[in-house]
Amino acid sequence: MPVVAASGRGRRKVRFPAGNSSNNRLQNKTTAHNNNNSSRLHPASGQKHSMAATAAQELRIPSIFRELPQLRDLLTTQTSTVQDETVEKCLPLLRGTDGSLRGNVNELGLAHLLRDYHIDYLYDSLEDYPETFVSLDSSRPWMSYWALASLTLLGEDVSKYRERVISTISPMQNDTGGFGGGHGQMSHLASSFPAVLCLALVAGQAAYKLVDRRAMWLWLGKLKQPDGGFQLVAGGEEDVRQAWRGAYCAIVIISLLDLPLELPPESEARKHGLHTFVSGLPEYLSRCQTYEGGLSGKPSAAEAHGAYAFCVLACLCILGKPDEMITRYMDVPLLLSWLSARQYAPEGGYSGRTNKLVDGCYSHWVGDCWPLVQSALRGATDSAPSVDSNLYSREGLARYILNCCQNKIGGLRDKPGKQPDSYHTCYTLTGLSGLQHQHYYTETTQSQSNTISGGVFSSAFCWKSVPSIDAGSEGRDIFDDGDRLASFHPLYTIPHKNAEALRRWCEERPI
Ligand code: FPP
Ligand code: K
Ligand code: ZN
Repeated sequence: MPVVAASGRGRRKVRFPAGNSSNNRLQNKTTAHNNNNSSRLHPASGQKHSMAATAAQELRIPSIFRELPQLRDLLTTQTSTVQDETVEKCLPLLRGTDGSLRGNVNELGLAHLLRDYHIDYLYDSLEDYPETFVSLDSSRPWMSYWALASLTLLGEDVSKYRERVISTISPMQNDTGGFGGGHGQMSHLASSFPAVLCLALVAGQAAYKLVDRRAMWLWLGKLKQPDGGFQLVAGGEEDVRQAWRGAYCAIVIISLLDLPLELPPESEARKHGLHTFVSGLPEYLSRCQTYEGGLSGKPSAAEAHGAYAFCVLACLCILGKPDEMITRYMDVPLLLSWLSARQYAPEGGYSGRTNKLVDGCYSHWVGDCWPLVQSALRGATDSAPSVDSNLYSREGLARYILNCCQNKIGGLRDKPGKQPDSYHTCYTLTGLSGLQHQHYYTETTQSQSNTISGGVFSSAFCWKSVPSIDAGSEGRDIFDDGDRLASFHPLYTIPHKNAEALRRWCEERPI
């Protein structure tokens, strides 16, 4: 995505919300970390550490993450050249010897999470932008979502942004339903989706009641297509390359806001024999699987890509139980083959498609497909699967995110050499949280209060997670306690409790 949230080159002057001074917060956080983990070095402490000079072997880094691959194709192409350049940039970071890490690594050679710097970066990303950022004007709900979601993962309470989110998002809602990307812009699914997630993140009645749910339902009725998919904009030219994300965004909105499943009477799709928003949808998603086993952006064509994969699989899992939906509508062995091929060594990160480079954002788009596919294979369980049953290298991705994607003054990036932005910060952290939790699907809803029904989407509210801890061959988990993030609902990419609270509030107010 062509998004650069805030320059990673230098720290801007940050204005924090009243009563939340940056200095106090940073000091308190640093003290808390030091108390919790006296061996942990905060890079801001100014302490010099000799670790940078320590050999990778001493840091107990498996050779697969510090050496070139053993099998190499000798044909040189543009693809192999940029691949080699990427590996060369990653290796010193993976070995823990790169000066930019400032020796801030644990005994297994994993860099510590630069929590305070990322928090500062994200608060900054919610402030003013210079005029050169004007192209971001249509991504305002996204900018808010990426920052609020990231801050939530990092343990910050974002409910303090409720009033600001309400005043930012309100003018973007159109009377005819849905949200545009900025003031006076047409409603778009790709802006209504982050707008609803922002309201869920800040939570509370004042935020929830902002959405005109009846108008939203009528508007979504105009987007439903005869082929089962969804357009992104009503009456606009269909950008077929993006039809896939329309389906995910629409189903997230419908299930979180408890909108009627029936299509509005005036919906065009009714003339083609469809009656509900779900009609023809799983079959439509099924047709997006390609010969490689991955998912493409539209049926029977185009290239399989990681971002499509998450949207399609998460959409199927909102529509029903993973072991029924994924198994019925996907060729699972082929999907497993393509997903597995996305993770590279020595980098440890994922690429989005065949013969392309690793990129931190696929830690979510590809990485967070795994809990869904694994749950499809296991079926419902009452307890979390063990970490060693994971079908991907948790350690490899952790090393890529923490060692290669962190900007030393805050924010996370696609790969070494790139500037951080709030999109990559959000999706690397979402992927990291995915690694730090074992997600599983149960037959009972997670809800504490038991007042949530979920309706036809009840299975979407039956996901649970526990922190993943692996004693492993090293006798300890790869993550230090201070480097752990909050858990997100694996389908909605906000905390479970935020998804449930919004759904429950809407169930209590049928439209
Ligand atoms: C390729 O970019 C990127 C895409 C084909 C899709 C981007 C879409 C998203 C990230 C998801 C949006 C999701 C929602 C829910 C709205 P590239 O060619 O720069 O990257 P590559 O080389 O890694 O393929
Ligand atoms: K990319
Ligand atoms: Zn990316």
